[in-house]
Amino acid sequence: MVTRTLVIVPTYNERESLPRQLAAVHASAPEVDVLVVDDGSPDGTGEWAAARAAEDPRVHVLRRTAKNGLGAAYLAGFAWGLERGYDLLCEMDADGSHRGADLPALLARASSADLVIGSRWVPGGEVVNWPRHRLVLSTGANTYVRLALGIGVHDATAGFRVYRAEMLRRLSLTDVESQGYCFQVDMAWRVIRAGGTVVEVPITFVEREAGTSKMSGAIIREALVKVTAWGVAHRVRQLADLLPGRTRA
Ligand SMILES: Nc1nc2c(ncn2[C@@H]2O[C@H](COP(=O)(O)OP(=O)(O)O)[C@@H](O)[C@H]2O)c(=O)[nH]1
Ligand SMILES: [Mg+2]
Repeated sequence: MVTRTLVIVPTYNERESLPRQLAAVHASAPEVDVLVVDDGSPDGTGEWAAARAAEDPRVHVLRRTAKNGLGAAYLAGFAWGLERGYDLLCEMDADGSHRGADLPALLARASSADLVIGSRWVPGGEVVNWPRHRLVLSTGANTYVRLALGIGVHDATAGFRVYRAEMLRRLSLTDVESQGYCFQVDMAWRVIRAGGTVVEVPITFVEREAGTSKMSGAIIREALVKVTAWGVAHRVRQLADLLPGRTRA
């Protein structure tokens, strides 16, 4: 049976980057479909994507009216893809940071994992052109996530991923409220708690050349607060399981 793959690309003001990103995806993986989820970009990204979708049946666009964050855009994209019966659902940025050339390696690993993460922080992984403060933030955040949640994932904030559709269907996604990086950690944590397998494949992450980052202090704070709360709740559950009189499942 043929595996049907959907690459979801969220966009906000990526008019300059998106054409190159879609070309790079299809150059490396010509058989995949792409869904651009645009949040009403004022720079015309949505119009460009709609025109592209009209000429290439592999390209689709979901146009939303307001900038509602990365998490909400991906949830809408997942719902769109699951309704249409895709087997693999990928996350990929529009800004050139996630290389089309790395996509086939991630897709290949999805036959044996529920979630494949394109990782900067495993041997062979690399980051090109990032300023020092972004390197420090990413490595620091990932170390904190590993310790707080007690998980082995080295790049839980990464946004270049492949999910098996069966895994997404098993997770209840209606209560996911996280945006930004926290959304990525939230999703990895849900897969792990559901007993899913997560593998990391090294990638080269390249900082964007055009447009601007949507990263903000609010996004960092959200991740810190929520990851801490999940970590504490997890430890409390572990302790409760150790109490006398509890029967363990
Ligand atoms: N639809 C949508 N896309 C977003 C939103 N915020 C960020 N993105 C997209 O998510 C991807 C990653 O964002 P980016 O600003 O590059 O974050 P950075 O790589 O951490 O600096 C890009 O394709 C953005 O256009 C949002 O609120 N809505
Ligand atoms: Mg980026």
